[in-house]
Amino acid sequence: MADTGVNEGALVPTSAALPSLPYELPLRPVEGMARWLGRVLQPLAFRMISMIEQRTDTMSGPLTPVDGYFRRDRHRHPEVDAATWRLRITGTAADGALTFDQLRDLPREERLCVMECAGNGNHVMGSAGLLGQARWSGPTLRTVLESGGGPGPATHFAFHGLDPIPLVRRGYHYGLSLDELDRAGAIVAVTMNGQPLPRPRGFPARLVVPGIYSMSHVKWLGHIEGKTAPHMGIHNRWVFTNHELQDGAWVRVQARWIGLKSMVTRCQRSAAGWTLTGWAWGGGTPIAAIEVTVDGGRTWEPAEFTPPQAYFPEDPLAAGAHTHAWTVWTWQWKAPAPGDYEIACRARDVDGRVQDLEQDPKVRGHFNQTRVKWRRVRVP
Ligand SMILES: Nc1nc2c(c(=O)[nH]1)N[C@H]1C(S)=C(S)[C@@H](COP(=O)(O)O)O[C@H]1N2
Ligand SMILES: [Mo]
Repeated sequence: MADTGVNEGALVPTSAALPSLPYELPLRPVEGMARWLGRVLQPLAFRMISMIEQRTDTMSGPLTPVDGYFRRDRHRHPEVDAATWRLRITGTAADGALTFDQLRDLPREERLCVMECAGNGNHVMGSAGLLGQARWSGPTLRTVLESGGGPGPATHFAFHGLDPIPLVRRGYHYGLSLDELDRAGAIVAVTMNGQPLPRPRGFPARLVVPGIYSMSHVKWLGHIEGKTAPHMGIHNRWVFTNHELQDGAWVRVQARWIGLKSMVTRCQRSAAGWTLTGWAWGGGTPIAAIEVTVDGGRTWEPAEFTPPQAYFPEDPLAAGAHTHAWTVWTWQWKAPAPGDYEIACRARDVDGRVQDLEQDPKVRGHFNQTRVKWRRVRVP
């Protein structure tokens, strides 16, 4: 699965006429830690809380390489021996356990999907590198459940990771309803971009829930627990929640489906000036248009884009495998004069919805901040 080079055609890495121009311009966030700490200190601060953003040089095209993929966890990566590992399943029609070989022998499906931390790109971070897109494969959760006689009485599931959390002594866990898992087309992934899962990505198996924020994509999966009521562990109940104004009262709401979003990821030199590249995703419906502004929002111009199903001509994706994949876009910035610019992009979907310019005043919290992400760029 090679990079399809969707963006490469427009790029001219060297130009005899403009020998002193850099090949790529940094896009500086306008708020949050990324702005206040700067490009050297911010990654160090983020690393202290086990948060590693995707590198800029991996931020083009439809596929994030395994090396460079963002990371967000609680520091400790369990070392799992696949020979003795078992995937325990309880609370379903019949309790049971699968070995790694049994799991790998089940029929697999593939998903190309955005994996995005619910807090990605919020006002505290400023930057927006906690997302990636890979081709994952594994049996669907349904297939796994059916291999043991079906969900039985379970209407909700908790997914338990094997990572020990100091003090709490329990692995990471997150829960979703069976209805949400079915609608997302959740899989128990055993490969990432055609390889066995690397240890930081959850070897030997992780849950992948296309369209739902990645706090639910439990790594080092050890136990699927069927329940007859929503799982209300700490991450569901407290950690990944916003407050929303509903009927005059602020209520706590769990992060779930990824909202309609886009971002400018790179600004690279081209023959005629600069090529802006980025992604648009979320909302669960295909992207209809992406608009770019380089004058602080006074004017917006349409970008060119490639829909996900066109990404891999030699190794096409099955229908339904890319419902929650990002769309790659480019826009040619023709010879702007030297100076400072405020740039951004905005996504529209086929149902006519448009990405918000401002934070919704009825939502408070760090998660699912969909509003347009401004960047400053200094053109030499
Ligand atoms: N077992 C386990 N799974 C986990 C986590 C964790 O700490 N432990 N973190 C979650 C969160 S908050 C995110 S954003 C994603 C990040 O996935 P990645 O580290 O593979 O990029 O994993 C999720 N799955
Ligand atoms: Mo996250």
